[in-house]
Amino acid sequence: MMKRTLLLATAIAFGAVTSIASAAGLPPLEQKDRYKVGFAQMESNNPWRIAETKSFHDTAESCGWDLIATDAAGSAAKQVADVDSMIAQGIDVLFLPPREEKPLIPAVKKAKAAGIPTFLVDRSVDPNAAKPGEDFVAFLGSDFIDQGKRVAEWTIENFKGDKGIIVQLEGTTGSSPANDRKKGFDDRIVQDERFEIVASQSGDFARDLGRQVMETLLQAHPDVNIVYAHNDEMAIGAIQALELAGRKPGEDVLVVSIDGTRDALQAIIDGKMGVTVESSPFFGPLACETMKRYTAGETIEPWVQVKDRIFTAANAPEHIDEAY
Ligand code: GYE
Repeated sequence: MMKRTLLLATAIAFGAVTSIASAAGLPPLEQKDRYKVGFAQMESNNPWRIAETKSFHDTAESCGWDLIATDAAGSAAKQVADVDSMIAQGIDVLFLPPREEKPLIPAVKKAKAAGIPTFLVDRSVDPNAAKPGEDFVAFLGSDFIDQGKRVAEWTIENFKGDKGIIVQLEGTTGSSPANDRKKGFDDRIVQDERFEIVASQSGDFARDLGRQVMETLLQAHPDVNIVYAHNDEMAIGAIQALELAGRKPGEDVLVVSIDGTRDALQAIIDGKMGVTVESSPFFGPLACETMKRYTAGETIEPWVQVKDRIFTAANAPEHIDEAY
């Protein structure tokens, strides 16, 4: 009896110690020839997402990945379920673009509890609820606040009128790029009293919703002369709405945006759009390189930052062929 109690007590103590150790540290990833890799894509309704997924597929062979790629079709709940199923399939490593900042946190924690190192790609989670170097290895992606700020600065420098009346089309509500692209732009644009944001509404990063929201906002604010869209797809949708209403994007309305898609570069060349600050979807090679550094025992910086270019009429023609 005595012996059994002692053994149990030792087991509990040992269990407690190991769980403390793994709560603090990240799951390790050994060096080997092939890895079972999960990429849980959030949706595939735009060229950016399609280019990103393709970038993972294109990288798979050279990086030794047996890739399982899913598509959550625009649902954070499905994305959580997709991660669950990847964990059940025994992936070695997870690459996750969390659709929204909060709902994917349980999935990140579950992967860690299952001993799977997770890299967040292109979007991040609420930093108060899950932390790099602790709950996940690192965030790989752009500085969204800076992107918004650069769009504001370009607008301040290039808007010709006396009074800039701005409609903002926001990305997916609760997503890190929507939150931060708004903050970066708003904080900078208010510093110049020529500008006023008269409406700011979500178009969910989607072309057709961007068009519909712009149609509605145009009725309430017919005097709008600047449209800031959080991504190119919504900017293209807004251009369609403006043209349908008899407006002339590029002449009587300045359209500014973020991403660098082929359609946006074409719109810039056609004179319908002013600027798009780059946000690259080509994460495959960076994901491979960061994973390899991790397997070699390197401590990965919490934010593996992607540097973004800027596309205007001055350089759009030379970049359109490499665009997606
Ligand atoms: O700008 C947008 C996409 O998370 C950085 O999501 C990404 C954004 C990108 O749907 O087009």
